[in-house]
Amino acid sequence: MINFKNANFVKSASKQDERATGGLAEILVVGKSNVGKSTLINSITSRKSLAFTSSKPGHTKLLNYFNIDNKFYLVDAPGYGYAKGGVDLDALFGEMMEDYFYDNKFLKAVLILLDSRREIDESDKELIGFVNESNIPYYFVITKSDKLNQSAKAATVKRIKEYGFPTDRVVYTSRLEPRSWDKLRQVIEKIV
Ligand SMILES: Nc1nc2c(ncn2[C@@H]2O[C@H](COP(=O)(O)OP(=O)(O)O)[C@@H](O)[C@H]2O)c(=O)[nH]1
Ligand SMILES: [Mg+2]
Repeated sequence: MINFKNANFVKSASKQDERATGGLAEILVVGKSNVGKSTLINSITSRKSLAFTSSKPGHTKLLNYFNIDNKFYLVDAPGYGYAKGGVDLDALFGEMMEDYFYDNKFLKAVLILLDSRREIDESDKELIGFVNESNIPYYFVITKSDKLNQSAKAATVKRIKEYGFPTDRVVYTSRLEPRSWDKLRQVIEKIV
């Protein structure tokens, strides 16, 4: 059993060879800015402010390593889907992901976060396509699913299907529904 509350921030890294030491499995958390990556890390560990939940888009520009019970690392990726100050942050994000995925023997799974209240856009499709081609197992985490009824849930799955991506690994989460994180914890228990 993994004690998810036994969690701490270890370090930030800009590339794979700066990873946290110890040879633990890594699970990458990736998604658009504001989709709920920090919220996932706080919720899954039941720790209010382990990851900084920022309202500022683009705040996180590095890979942030969180040690979970000395069993695995949750790796919080920078958000994508924005460009600011003349610098194309998405280009930097792409380079970072290519470096991180290349021949990465620690990376065991990717959690791709999608906001249940937004459409899947070009940047999401690009990211999903990239992960899909990497042959690393991945799961869709549909965030902010507070009060989402069955038909709204089905609509999200339909959208994923329309874009030609598999729909058998979908988990719904909500910051307001603590039990919604149990499924994701179970998924992680199996992977690690
Ligand atoms: N209602 C609701 N809001 C959420 C949920 N998850 C995240 N948010 C809000 O969405 C915003 C962005 O969340 P954050 O975790 O910082 O996203 P990040 O940029 O991907 O790290 C914050 O204002 C959160 O409070 C959720 O499940 N339900
Ligand atoms: Mg964040």
